[in-house]
Amino acid sequence: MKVFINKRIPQIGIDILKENNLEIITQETEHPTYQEWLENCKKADVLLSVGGKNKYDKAFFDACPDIKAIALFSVGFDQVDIAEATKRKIPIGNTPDVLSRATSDVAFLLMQMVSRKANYNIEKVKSGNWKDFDALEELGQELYGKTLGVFGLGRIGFEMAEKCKAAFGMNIIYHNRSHNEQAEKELDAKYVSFDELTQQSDIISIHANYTPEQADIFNKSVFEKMKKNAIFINTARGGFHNETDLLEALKSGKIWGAGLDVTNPEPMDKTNPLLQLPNVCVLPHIGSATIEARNGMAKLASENIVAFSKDEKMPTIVNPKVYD
Ligand code: 8YV
Repeated sequence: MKVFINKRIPQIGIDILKENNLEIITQETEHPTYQEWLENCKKADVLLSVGGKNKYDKAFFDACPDIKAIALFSVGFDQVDIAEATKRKIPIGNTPDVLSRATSDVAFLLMQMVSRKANYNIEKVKSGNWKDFDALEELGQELYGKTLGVFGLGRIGFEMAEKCKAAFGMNIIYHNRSHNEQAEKELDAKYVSFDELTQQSDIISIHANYTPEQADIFNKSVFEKMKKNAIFINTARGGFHNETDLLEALKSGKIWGAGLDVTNPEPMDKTNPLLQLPNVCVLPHIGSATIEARNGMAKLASENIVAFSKDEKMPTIVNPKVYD
């Protein structure tokens, strides 16, 4: 069975595939064209798909009819048309849990960076503008006892809420497709409507799975309802927020600050006006970028492929219906 891996991954993943006698195809060029990438997909039975840019939709599956399974090197699966894959009985694996800590750490980091205007202050030192003491210059705000609103309280959202409660004694409210009983019991988290979430939160942090129906759900009308001291954190997918509306909300003081690990598009252009604001911090999608998380992701993705090659159920699968 031939496995195409489109970008480098930690060695642990390669070792697992090799130990199981799977043939590996790698991408020869560092920045392949779409066509070069597609040619390799056509040669493979299974994809180990790294990076969120390749779309797996009807057109792709029509172009690569031999693809039998895809193991994503990510927890998110928004690049896959799951209904189409399921219809074709193509199992789609993902990598949950192993990156929950790392990703929630970045949300927690961004929240603190924004609350203390770290980006502005780092820039001030680097550009030689650290001069006289000024007791009123670009002051931050403290997070103690504030309300964290989690949009999408799954594994990553839970980790973020747990940290915020432990470190700052925050109150936790959340909006989700369903109730999270563990969070309600252990963190005293309160389920609220989307409107209540946006109106009551001092910090809003997005941890939901992205679907196209949720595009721009954080837009002008939502930012207008938010508190003036609110900090908006997005470590999930850039599509959740409307960037023009966010910029306007920040510039006009409708909300206090924003921390983004995800943007739309990615990478963000270096001339983006958001990068000029003192109350904004942007990171280049590093949520899962730790040795521990990336090793865990490589292991899970490879184990999904090994299971598939043995006609077994993938251990972490997005569309278990393929086995019905
Ligand atoms: C990955 C991610 O870095 O898991 C996800 O959904 O967004 C990140 O962990 C990225 O998708 C690379 O595959």
